[in-house]
Amino acid sequence: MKIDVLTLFPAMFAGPLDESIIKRARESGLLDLQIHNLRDYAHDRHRTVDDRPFGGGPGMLLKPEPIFEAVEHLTSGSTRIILLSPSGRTFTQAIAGELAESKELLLISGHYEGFDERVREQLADDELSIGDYVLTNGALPAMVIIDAVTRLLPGVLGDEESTQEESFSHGLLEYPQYTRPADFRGMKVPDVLLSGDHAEIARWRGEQARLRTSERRPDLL
Ligand code: JF5
Repeated sequence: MKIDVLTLFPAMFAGPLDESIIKRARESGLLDLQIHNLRDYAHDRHRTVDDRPFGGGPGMLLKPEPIFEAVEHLTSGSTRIILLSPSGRTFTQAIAGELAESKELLLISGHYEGFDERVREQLADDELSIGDYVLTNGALPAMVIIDAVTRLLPGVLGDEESTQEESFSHGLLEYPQYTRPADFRGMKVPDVLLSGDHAEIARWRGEQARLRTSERRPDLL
């Protein structure tokens, strides 16, 4: 998969995507990730990318021309163009699964008070939020989406890592888990997990997952 990112803060992307599973996906060629500076698509001497909203009001908007030019330069007909902002629909594991089927994504990171509406109307296929809070810009949301999508690409996770995927697909929170020692500073692992009774262990885990989900995330039940 090819993912291009358009951002005013390209330096934020150095680090998080150069580690672990994403690093391996990039090195193996399963993910071709390129970060582009929106300012490179401005034309004036000051490389202006923002302006004041018509009709007044606080803050600045990203002006349309640099974004249109960048999109024209970076996309083919098959690129899925996604804006990141708090006004988008909320990103979920199901959306990650859909995006993972794309050949090419362009993630456009918002900033200030957001985008000129013509960017939404004419360029964007989708607008995504990663949750109901406000960030300084869309770089972290872009990285969150890249991470969630990349780990779903065929061949990116090893066998060990892939089995984890199945356990979350129950739609419940994970049951409590323990490793050695069986007694750590007096805190004991539940007896059932040491019993060797696999049917009873499965029953306990299901019960714990349901209890934990109803306590913390009743919306999932
Ligand atoms: C942004 C205008 C983009 O704050 C966010 C965000 C929160 N959840 N998902 C995205 O993006 C930065 C701020 C203001 C556009």
